Amino acid sequence: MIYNEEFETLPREALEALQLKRLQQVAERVYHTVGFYKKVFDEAGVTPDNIKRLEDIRKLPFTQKQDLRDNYPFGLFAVPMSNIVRLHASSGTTGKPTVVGYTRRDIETWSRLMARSFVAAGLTKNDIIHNAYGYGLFTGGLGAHYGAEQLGASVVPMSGGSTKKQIMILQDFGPTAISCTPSYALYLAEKGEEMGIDMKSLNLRVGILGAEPWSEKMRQEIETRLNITALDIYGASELMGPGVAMECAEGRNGLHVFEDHFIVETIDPETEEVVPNGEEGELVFTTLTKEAFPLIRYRTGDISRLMKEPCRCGRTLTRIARISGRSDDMLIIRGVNVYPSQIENVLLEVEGLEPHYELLVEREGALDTLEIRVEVSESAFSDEVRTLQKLERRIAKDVKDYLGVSATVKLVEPNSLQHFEGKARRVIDKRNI
Ligand code: DLL
Repeated sequence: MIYNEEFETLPREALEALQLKRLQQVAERVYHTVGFYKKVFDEAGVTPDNIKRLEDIRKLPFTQKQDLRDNYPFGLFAVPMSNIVRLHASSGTTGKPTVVGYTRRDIETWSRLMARSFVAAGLTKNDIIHNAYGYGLFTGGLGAHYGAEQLGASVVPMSGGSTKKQIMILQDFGPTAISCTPSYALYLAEKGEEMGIDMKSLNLRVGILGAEPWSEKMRQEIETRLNITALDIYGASELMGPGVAMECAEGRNGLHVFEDHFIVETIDPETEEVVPNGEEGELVFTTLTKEAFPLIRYRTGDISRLMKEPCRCGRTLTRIARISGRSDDMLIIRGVNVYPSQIENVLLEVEGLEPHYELLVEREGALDTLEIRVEVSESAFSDEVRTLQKLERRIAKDVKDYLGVSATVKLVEPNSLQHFEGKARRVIDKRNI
């Protein structure tokens, strides 16, 4: 099933003509409305008129997360604040989040792209969607919510947490679809089973799962334990939120990028050269229709490859393969994006700590756990156990308060962690996703 038959099945030539026209428009607009783009275009010696063919996008400079941070909070917006109707935010590389804004039309576009995603998953207005993506600054909750309403489906705005209540609602309301992170889908299955509930016999038929990396192995486990079809959805708040790319129920192999709204490229993260078609690289997106927060050649940090072969669903849109990793050190822990540098910033605020730490990430059942091991100074270490425990709790609370992620903190003796002369390897990720 296809939500927007016309635009999702455009012949390649027509699609590329549309992309070129929109690219020219967005380049023109950012050059004249966003100081940052004027500056970086000028530095690269390129003007919007230089975009004559689609390939000319390569003349344009990349945008990085750091640029968003440097222009925190609203410096990259291309419209006045009075035209912004919504703000969201996600994790930045250091203390501050990256902030994104939407005009009314942006929200409409996003809702339609989310509706496309649900339809690609085989949903219609007759479905009940249990939306367990978090509502709030995170784009998952409201993004999926508006998309479900746009489709005309019935949406249950669950948000995250309160797992027992979620299970009760899954039993009582009989939703046919669930949207949440893949690890939360597994966690629901686990909890339900523990409660003695037959999670296979719920009314659920489809899962629209994303916001964190997962694998075919996880897909199989989710599908078996919940008796559903589990499909992958991709997005990032900077680009819009969920609904940038969606796996279709027919193909179940790669996620269609909604290319009438985004241009996708894959680059070598080291050289920044575009990689040959079909090879793995970092995903780079240019937004073609966003009004409030257009982004030119945004480096997502996500590793994937482009799949240009036709898909049996009939969409002519390029697919991206399941995200296979990151080009930077960003972690996603229980759906929360975290950079080691952010944890370091929290640690640096605490007196008596040494700048040596280690992050141990594991998965127990379906849940991610984070242990922060940090060295304390000689004098702090000789304190009473109770004092140390109090400090551990305080750091854990700070991490939770600032970054939204739960961690256990273990203070260790000076010089007991590995010290590095070159690039420190601070993260030990033992999750076998
Ligand atoms: O995670 C938006 C979203 C919400 C997508 C709900 C899908 C469903 P951020 O919080 O800004 O936005 O995080 C974006 O999450 O750069 C990827 O690293 C990761 N990510 C998102 N979807 C997937 C996926 C939302 N399907 C970052 N597979 C991205 C792997 C994903 N990683």
